[in-house]
Amino acid sequence: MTCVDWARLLVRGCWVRTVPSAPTWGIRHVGRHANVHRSVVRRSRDRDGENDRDDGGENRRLSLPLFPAPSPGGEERARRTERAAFAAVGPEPGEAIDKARGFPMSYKVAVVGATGNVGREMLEILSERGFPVSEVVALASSRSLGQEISFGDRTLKAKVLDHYDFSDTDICLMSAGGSVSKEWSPKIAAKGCVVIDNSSAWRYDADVPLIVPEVNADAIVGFKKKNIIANPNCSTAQLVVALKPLHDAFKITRVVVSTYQSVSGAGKEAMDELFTQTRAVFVSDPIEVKKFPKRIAFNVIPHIDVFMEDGYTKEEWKMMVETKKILDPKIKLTATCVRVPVFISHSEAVNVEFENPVTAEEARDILREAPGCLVIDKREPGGYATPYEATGEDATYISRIREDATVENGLSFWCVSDNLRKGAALNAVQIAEVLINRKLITPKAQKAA
Ligand code: NAP
Ligand code: 2RA
Repeated sequence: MTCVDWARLLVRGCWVRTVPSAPTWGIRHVGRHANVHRSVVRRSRDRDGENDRDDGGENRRLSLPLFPAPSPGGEERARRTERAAFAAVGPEPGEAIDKARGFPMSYKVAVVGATGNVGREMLEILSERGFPVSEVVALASSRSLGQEISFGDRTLKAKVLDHYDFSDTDICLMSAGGSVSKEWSPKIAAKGCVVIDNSSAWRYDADVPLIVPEVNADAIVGFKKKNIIANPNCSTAQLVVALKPLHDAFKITRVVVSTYQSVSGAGKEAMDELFTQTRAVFVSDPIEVKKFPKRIAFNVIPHIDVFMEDGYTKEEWKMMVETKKILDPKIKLTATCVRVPVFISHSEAVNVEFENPVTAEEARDILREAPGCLVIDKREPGGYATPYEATGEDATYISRIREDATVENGLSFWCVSDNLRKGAALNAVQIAEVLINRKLITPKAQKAA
């Protein structure tokens, strides 16, 4: 069970019930239970009756993954979700997603960084969504040679990136950090394998499209210049999913965003640090600070990534530059990025100014219909989404939608999403699905035949 699996169990509060003797955090990399947590989580939520509560319609899509099989008796729900699916992955209107999936081709896919938080999630999502694979290869550093990683019901053994030949691989999902990507992505791309990269190495390259399928799927055609497609930073991905429908309707001029980012955004060692520091507080052990600049347990840290000359951090700069590249270069954005002691899912408090008048009611109606968005917005205690609900889910949850009376056309809202899924792995797999659905790549095995 990985640190992510444990964290998902912890945040759902069901680990004590389901795991008789909770092991120490240190056993996180033993193996193959990626899917166990999800069924445990779902069972637990159903048992608690969370999915059944009468919510006056606001929560009707809360329990749905973004691309489910239509659920019996929930025709309206299925119709809406299906529409969201079309818009998100980009097949032509009317073309069934399953038909696109049933495309009689399959692709050899390599996941680089497969032993990490994002890589493991990528494997899980490829399997969950029935991505058409002929073979999946798990790659990591030499430290992880032979390590077992789950892919659906199967177990893959990690191979070493340095020794792998990409000549017959179609798609490489890359999540091994910026320096690995800078060195390896061009080499992999030169072998005719399309690289979908999760690091910041290529995001700002004019010849590399930066894609969030719900927002700018059409820009994907630019990948042919370098055979590389970039995935945005997790904090940007969920933000632009929420902003896009509002921008289309009312034209955004300025955004002020404050983030509350979970420790999983900083990798598997960062999750260990929150766990061990929290434990240390309870047993009065000394607190060791390694990964974060200050103690994270029972604390918040207003600093993510390095400081820039103007006083912003690079994480804040990334949100500004990436929103411009994905959504609209005219949008002005200022961010304050804060790390909080939450294991998974980033939250954001967003204030938006528009060119045109907007009401909270109109915004709510638009967001309810928007691909990838799920509105949870009842003006009562608990009538909003928190990282607890977003973890393990695909949607970007939007709550606390209200008019900002201090500016002419202003709106504030709260937005939460699983940073390992929509913020990274899910978005990367959705990009690969756009490539396939739009027939932008052909499997090498088929070309050779
Ligand atoms: P992580 O948990 O620390 O995992 C890093 C992965 O990279 C591990 O599989 C590691 O393999 C592999 N790796 C490191 N050096 C390598 C090398 N020289 N050759 C091959 N593989 C190597 O990090 P993560 O959270 O998954 O993040 C991965 C990337 O995704 C980063 O670029 C990050 O910025 C980006 N990203 C993360 C998030 C997020 O929310 N976490 C969101 C968006 C983007 P070993 O186990 O063998 O060391
Ligand atoms: C973080 N956004 O949360 C970063 C991960 N890429 O640290």
